[in-house]
Amino acid sequence: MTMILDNLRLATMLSGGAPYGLIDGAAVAIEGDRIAWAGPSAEAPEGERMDMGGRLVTPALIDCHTHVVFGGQRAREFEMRLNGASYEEVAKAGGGIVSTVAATRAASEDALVAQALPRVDQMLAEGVGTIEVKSGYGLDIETELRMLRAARRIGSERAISVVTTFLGAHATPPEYKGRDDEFLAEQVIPALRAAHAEGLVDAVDGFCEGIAFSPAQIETVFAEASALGLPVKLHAEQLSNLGGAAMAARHGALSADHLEYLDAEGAAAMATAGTVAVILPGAFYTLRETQLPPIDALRAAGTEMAVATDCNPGTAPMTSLCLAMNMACTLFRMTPEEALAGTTRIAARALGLSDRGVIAPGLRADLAVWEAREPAELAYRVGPTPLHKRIIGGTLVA
Ligand code: DI6
Ligand code: FE
Repeated sequence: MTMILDNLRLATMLSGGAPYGLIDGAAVAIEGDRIAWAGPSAEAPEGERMDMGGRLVTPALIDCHTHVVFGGQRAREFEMRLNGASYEEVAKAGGGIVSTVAATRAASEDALVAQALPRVDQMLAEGVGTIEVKSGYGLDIETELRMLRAARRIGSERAISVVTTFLGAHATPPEYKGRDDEFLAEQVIPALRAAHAEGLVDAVDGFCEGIAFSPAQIETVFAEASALGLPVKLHAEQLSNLGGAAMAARHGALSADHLEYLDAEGAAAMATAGTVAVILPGAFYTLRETQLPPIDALRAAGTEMAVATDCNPGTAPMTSLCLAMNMACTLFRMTPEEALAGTTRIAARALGLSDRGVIAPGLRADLAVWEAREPAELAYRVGPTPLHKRIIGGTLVA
């Protein structure tokens, strides 16, 4: 049975042709969970037609960098800082990443799922069809596994694909203070092995930063990922330039993320390796960072750029991928077309997925139908852009 979505403004997001791969007066044929055909209505195959009223249709959006599974929230700490408390005072009051680790350790798998779902629902309401979810707030074997199991469950409780990333090397927990290497050897590596054995890991990430782990420390985790046949990615050059992105590129990383302090050499190394630059304007905004990511250097090097929310309780308490696109344009001067490619075609590449991100025959029928006409509308508004419907795996869902 072929379903024909008819009367569309279709942004296929295929590169090399019209901007956004735009086709006016278009139709898409769907068979099962796949796109069978896409093109001008007049040439559409036979099937059951659904008139979409001239609405804009894009690939379902992909949020390729989130920490959407976590316990608690950090609004009180936000307030303390704005009332003049220092970083140390916040930390002494139990704030910071450690407070999220404590709340996550205290939460059952059911509680983690229940707390994440409202955030996920906000993402769905903006046309998202695939999210990446990282561990990294457990920082012990048991809780890292529980976070990943909760992440996987989101994919069965909602019409969404979930890609899981192991981020054991996110921070050193209090019980290992000053003993980073022991933490990596005794908790992170064993947790990675156990999570992989349970089929819970699609990729391996780390936080490479002065306040987190050095490139050499991250490489011990990447060596284990490689032994297990898992792809890697990295939080790199967010607060300083440690050469993390170039190191990740040497390991064939899918992506290096944040990158405010990336230099031209790092951008070139990423382009050569095909490592995607994941731009995260929500964290830049929340931290009131002033160093802009080197968008011009990335463009000049030919490094592909994705855009994501980084949804997390500390540095990016946001769920709106359309707002992330708006910030990427307004704060970083990316174009609306780059921003939309960054949440579709390039976001899929950042996750190593070749079956989605553009509208073409054979790919997954994951589509977003918008109450909009112009592709630039998705990045233009400050806040969510109205969605009409999502089609996920060929099925119409809210
Ligand atoms: N970079 C960040 O900005 C967050 N994690 C990371 O690797 C911080 C996470 C938090 O503060 O909870
Ligand atoms: Fe992150």
